[in-house]
Amino acid sequence: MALRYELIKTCSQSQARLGRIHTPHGIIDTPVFMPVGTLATVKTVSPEELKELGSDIILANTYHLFLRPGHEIVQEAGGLHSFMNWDRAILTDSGGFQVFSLSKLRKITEEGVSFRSHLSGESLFISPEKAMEIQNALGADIIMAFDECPPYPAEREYVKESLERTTRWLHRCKQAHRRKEEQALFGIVQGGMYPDLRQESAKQITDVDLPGYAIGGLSVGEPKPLMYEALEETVPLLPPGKPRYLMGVGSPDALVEGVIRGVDMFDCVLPTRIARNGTTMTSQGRVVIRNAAYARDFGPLDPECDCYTCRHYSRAYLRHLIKSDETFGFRLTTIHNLHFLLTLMKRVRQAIQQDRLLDFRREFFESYYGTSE
Ligand code: PRF
Ligand code: ZN
Repeated sequence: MALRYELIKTCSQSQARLGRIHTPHGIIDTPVFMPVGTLATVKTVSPEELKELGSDIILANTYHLFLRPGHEIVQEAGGLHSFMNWDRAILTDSGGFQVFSLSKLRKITEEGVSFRSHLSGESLFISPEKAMEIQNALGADIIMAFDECPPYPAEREYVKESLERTTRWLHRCKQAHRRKEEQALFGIVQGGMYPDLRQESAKQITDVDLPGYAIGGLSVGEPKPLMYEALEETVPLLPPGKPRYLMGVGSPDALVEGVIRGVDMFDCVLPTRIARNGTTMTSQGRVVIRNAAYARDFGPLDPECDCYTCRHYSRAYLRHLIKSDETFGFRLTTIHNLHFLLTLMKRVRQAIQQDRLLDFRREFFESYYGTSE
């Protein structure tokens, strides 16, 4: 088996779980946040820096690496781990979601999705079989089924057809997967915001025996309370002995709320993307470092933070670098934001261990959002 989930403890105050995922490239402590390295790089930081930040696993994207440089080249390099010099775990997303958010003129049929590359305009096609071929070549420890994520809002009839197609695609993915001993395939639950369709999808997807399951189709523009409801309807239907992954979610509040509802894994471009336009997450909430208010602020970005950035540089210096579009500024804010979310998850794990996650939520929300809700 490519992967083993070890459930260490369930929180007495909530559905949260403390666990460990054993992969061919090391152990992942869960709940975990996975930094996004779409193009086989977490933008601006080196693998050594990511390790220093304590990251056990990163995410890369099938869609992007298929377009450039192409999965054959990554395979010739010896796979993603050796191509990018990262010896810890990697998860690749299947491309389904990225085709819908990035490419033009996409057309979905039972066979797969045809689309035009957002880079070259060339006509391309990804099927469940192709998504497996690409991900088998990339060689990540965890690979994702090829699914369809319907937009929000979407008609019930459409969501129903789409989730049923996603189930048929999952069967084809499992069939086409060639490296089951080295790579763990996760299925993805869809069903939009319709409770009965979510449940139907959860049942169909978990009927397929797999090493883990993901919840897709959330954080696509719906109000947060709706996402939390969908989680409450979906997570209890997933098997307790396997990891559960909420795709594309990474705001501090949603991470804590997701963990409380039983989610083990998260990924999001949020910390790295906002860092590059100068927005940072601190113990006192968001700090937009470009603001004039920080021009003469010679204190650290976050006085409670012990990351490389906060140990050595001031808000005034960070503001100057970011306003000047200096690469070093992007690196420093990225390092801080990743440290913030990875440390948040470490504190969440400690709180589960100590049976005080709901108290932790209250304390954290009071300091981050200035409110207890
Ligand atoms: N499916 C896949 N990747 C995803 C999503 C999904 O639904 C989402 C939705 N938030 C993010 N990334 N394959
Ligand atoms: Zn910091």
